Amino acid sequence: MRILVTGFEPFGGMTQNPSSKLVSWIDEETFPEAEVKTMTLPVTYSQCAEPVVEALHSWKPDVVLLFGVAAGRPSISLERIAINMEDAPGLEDNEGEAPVDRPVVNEGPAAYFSTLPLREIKETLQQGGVPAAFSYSAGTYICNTTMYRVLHEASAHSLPVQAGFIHLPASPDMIPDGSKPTMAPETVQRAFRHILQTIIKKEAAV
Ligand code: PCA
Repeated sequence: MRILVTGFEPFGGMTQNPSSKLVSWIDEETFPEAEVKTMTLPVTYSQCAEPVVEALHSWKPDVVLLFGVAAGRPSISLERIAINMEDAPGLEDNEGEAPVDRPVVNEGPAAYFSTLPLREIKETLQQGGVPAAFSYSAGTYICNTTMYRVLHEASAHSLPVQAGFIHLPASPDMIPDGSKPTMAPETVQRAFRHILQTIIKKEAAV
């Protein structure tokens, strides 16, 4: 089973991003149950989804797990829906773009649902003691755009891939004053193992 895992570069004045830290950790680990490939994506509307869209056709992953950070959220956020909207007037991307009311894809459908087994993932995470919750908004910034673009490509080409987005809480070193909830990198790594196991188990049961 081929699993593509992505994280994002830092953005918006942050010096790091726990999702790219997760990707670096994955690169040092071995996962004998699956073929895992990673990417760190740029935080730009123009390029965020391009490497993944390309890989959907060349490497042909069975599963795409897109990770990013949502500072302020207390648990792992399992994003259920991506919407056809880019709207972040106060938050420039890493190329200085800050669109207002712009569609991700012109004439595209209003939204796509995640095709990951999110209910099973949530249960496994919670049973493993990792705070996890469904989220019904991936925002209107780069993470939502990436999720929408990947699901749109899979849908438009009827690709047999399960794909979706998972937001991580901030890491403790991003919030030195403790003003927002955080999650330790070790917990994020444990969460990743749970997510991988859930997907592999579900696939074996089909
Ligand atoms: N989080 C941002 C973009 C990159 C990231 O890690 C978002 O939620 O859109």
